[in-house]
Amino acid sequence: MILLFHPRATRPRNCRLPLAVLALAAVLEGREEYEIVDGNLEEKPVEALLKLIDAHPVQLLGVSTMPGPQMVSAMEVSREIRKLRPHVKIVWGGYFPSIYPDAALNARYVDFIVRGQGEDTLLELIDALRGNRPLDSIRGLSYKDAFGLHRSNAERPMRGPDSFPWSPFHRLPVERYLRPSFFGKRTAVHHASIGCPFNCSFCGVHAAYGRDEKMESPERTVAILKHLIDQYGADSVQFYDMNFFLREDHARKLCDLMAPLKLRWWCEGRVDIMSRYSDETMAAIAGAGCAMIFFGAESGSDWALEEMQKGITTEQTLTMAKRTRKFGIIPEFSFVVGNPKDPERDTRETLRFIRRIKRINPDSEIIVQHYTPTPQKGSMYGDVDDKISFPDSPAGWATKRWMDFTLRIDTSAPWLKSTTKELIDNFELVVASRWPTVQDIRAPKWSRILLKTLSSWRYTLQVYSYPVELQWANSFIKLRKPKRESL
Ligand code: B12
Repeated sequence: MILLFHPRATRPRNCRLPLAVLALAAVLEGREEYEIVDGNLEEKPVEALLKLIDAHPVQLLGVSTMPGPQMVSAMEVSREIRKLRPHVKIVWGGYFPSIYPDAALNARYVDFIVRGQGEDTLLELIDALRGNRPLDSIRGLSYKDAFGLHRSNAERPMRGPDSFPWSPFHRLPVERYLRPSFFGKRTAVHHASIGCPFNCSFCGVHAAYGRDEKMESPERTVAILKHLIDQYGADSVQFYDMNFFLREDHARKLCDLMAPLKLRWWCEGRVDIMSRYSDETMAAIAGAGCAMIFFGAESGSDWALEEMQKGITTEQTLTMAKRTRKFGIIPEFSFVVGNPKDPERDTRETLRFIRRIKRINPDSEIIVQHYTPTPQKGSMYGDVDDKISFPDSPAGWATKRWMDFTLRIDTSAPWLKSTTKELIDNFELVVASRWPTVQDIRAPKWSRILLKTLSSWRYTLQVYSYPVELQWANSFIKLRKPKRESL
């Protein structure tokens, strides 16, 4: 038997379908005996895993691991299983081992790691464990050899979603994952493509997947959504693709097919691509139920965007602020402020730019994060290699200093002066209080009014320093932050 474990990544009330283990389950279905254990639902995942291990001949425990709190849970549970049932081999897959393969393999309780797309690599690993093929023939796999040295096989080229079977939804209590959100009463999640062809210097996606994006066919996306509606009563969906709208003809066809489903939905897009779409396509996107689009605007400075190899301009961001307003879609603009080349200038210009966006489209949701480098294949942008030395084990990544780094709360970046960091954090607090996110559906009306009242003079007069009254108000109004909703 194969066990697929999805460690806890969210509070139970925020949990969503564990797409990574569902994708792996799809290729095991009908071929291998397997079970899924989801730490987001399971109070005691170690006990649940031990029960299965003791009742079945378990060959492999597969653990899905994203950087952040999910990695901490992966570490704790894997460590415990290794201690209690040392005969079970453990493989980690997902963004953490894909970006930090050596740190993951340094853990004594990790035998193998799968980098990038996992379906084929997992099947071949199972084959190898049965003695049917050598480990060094498996693309995308890293492992420890007989001397404990790390071996990393060649990359595995990606396959498109259509070449894999559908997720076996019936293996999970799907209704428990369809949670209320701003978009509906029963919000599902779906990934309608994999990877990303762009090369933004700070992003973990091409570090894990390379520079390729494969799209699911619109027909299959719609068939899966229809299944989630018919079988489980989904009324809304969040698409987790990096670029939901990569090509206009694809977007148009998908939206035309989705319109009759009457879903309200959220997705991620790029301002350069969407600012070129025709008015007809924008109307089709809105007409198909698109309520909100997340855009990585990243900076208010064109020089910083160029430095980050983002491939967009500030003008395109402003265009999308206007166009989304015209078509009744809420834009969510995310910024990574404090570029290592000139953090003070980037911060100054970006804060000014955010104010411009708010003038053009006051409904814009603003996400402010600190510029956080991700190790890339090759050297990192901004000569950061010399300035930051990353932890070399999961335990190192689990410390407060590196958890704050991963969660972009405090990068402790040597290039960021404490006064600049404070300015970014204070500005974020003022903007988030002046316009409390519409995505926090649990926040009572009085709390929004209080935050708006307390912050509006600061925003108008641009007085961001020492926002003690806002810190006080936020200490008891725990407003849920977009993109940090899990915590
Ligand atoms: C959904 C999502 C979330 C969800 C939770 C997902 C989960 N794992 O439960 C939520 C919203 C909670 C979330 C939160 C965060 N996220 Co997030 N998230 C994503 C997102 C949008 C999609 C991931 C996904 O579901 N993909 C679909 C599945 C099918 O693909 P996959 O996960 O890659 O799985 C495949 C392979 O990796 C592999 N694989 C995965 N697991 C396993 C296990 C085994 C055994 C094997 C063999 C293979 C394998 O096979 C799978 C199928 O091919 C990605 C961006 C993206 N579009 O990919 C960011 C992303 C993964 N998140 C990221 C980050 C940073 C975070 C946060 C730290 C953000 C924050 N500041 O708070 C938090 C931390 C969460 C936590 N508690 O640990 C980064 C990670 C890279 C980095 N720089 O560190 C990403 C890449 C976004 C980005 N562009 O920067 N996230």
